[in-house]
Amino acid sequence: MYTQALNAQALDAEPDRADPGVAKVEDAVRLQRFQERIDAEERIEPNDWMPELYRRTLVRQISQHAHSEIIGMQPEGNWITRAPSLRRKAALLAKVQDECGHGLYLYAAAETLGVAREELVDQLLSGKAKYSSIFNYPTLTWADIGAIGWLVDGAAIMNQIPLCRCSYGPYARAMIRVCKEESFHQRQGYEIMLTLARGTDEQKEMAQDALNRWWWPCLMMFGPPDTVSQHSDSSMRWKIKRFSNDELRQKFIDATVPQAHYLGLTVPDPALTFDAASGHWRHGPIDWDEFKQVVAGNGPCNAERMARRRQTEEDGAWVREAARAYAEKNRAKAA
Ligand code: BYC
Repeated sequence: MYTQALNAQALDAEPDRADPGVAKVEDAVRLQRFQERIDAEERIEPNDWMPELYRRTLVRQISQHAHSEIIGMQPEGNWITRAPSLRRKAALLAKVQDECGHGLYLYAAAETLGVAREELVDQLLSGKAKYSSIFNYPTLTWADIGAIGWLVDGAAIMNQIPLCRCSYGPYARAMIRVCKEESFHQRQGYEIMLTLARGTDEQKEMAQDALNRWWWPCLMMFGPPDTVSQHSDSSMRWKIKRFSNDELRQKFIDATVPQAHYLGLTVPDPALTFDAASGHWRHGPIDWDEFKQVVAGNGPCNAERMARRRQTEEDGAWVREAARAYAEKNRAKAA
């Protein structure tokens, strides 16, 4: 839908590039103008000139974000039929549908950068494109649905609120609605945790067990430490990212530890201490080897998630074929 709105003529109107010297000077001038626009907090729109690396960075990040939303439907979808009440089932159904919607807005935002949705889906199915490490962990009990809403959506909000001010217009605008919905998701998750934490000993144990299993993977969601993050420097310069991975991780910890205390639960980090001088909670070492393994495809559920996604794609082939045939018939009629 967005790609049709692109001004193809403007994109094709490249200057005379026969002379490589002239082209280089022109690129440097454009690059400087581009950075000035970013520095002045102007939004970059699909028809504007942008450096190729900026475009590629956005396609990578937005499409991986979209894939995460779509794969992220699986761990929670697992509990729709077993939700403990109709109210819980209705809320969970709505939440999983919202994730699907987020994936679709994000694919549409990526398409404004001149890449086809089919190509992005192929990259996911072939294993070339990543999706968030967090969705490769299993949902073993109902408390995991509470923990995902509270922690995973909580981490998502922390990461995505600054993306509402991302320099690329279509991504920033998509994020506004996504964040509003994530905020509802986070509250429904916290409410599940609160109910369990105030329940029987067995329910409280379930809540604690879910926190134990999701805490560290949630800290990994923010990406590798700043010292090894490959894309942070350019993404911060271009105001795609407004905060570094470590800064967002710290904000998440500072916001979440008091919430765990309010629930009467223990954060599974023996080294966690409050540093009164800085006002921050200091955490123990994160197992980055585990993160690398999960991102490399060797997490507890990577194979299951991808097999399910591939099967769903295959099962839906007839719908896509029918839609294409219908569109073709209408085109022929109109002609
Ligand atoms: N998992 O240079 P870095 C959701 C990769 S959806 C896997 O720091 P960047 C939700 C990274 O891609 C959650 N891979 O990268 C849905 C890069 O590899 P490539 C998803 C990760 O992009 C349903 C490499 O590591 N949220 O919230 O500057 C239900 C080096 O990293 C991860 C988004 O996608 C990871 N956790 O920063 C509930 C938000 N972390 O691409 C909730 C948008 C890093 O070079 N994305 N990698 O092969 C971002 O903000 C950034 O892309 C990241 C990473 C902060 C994730």
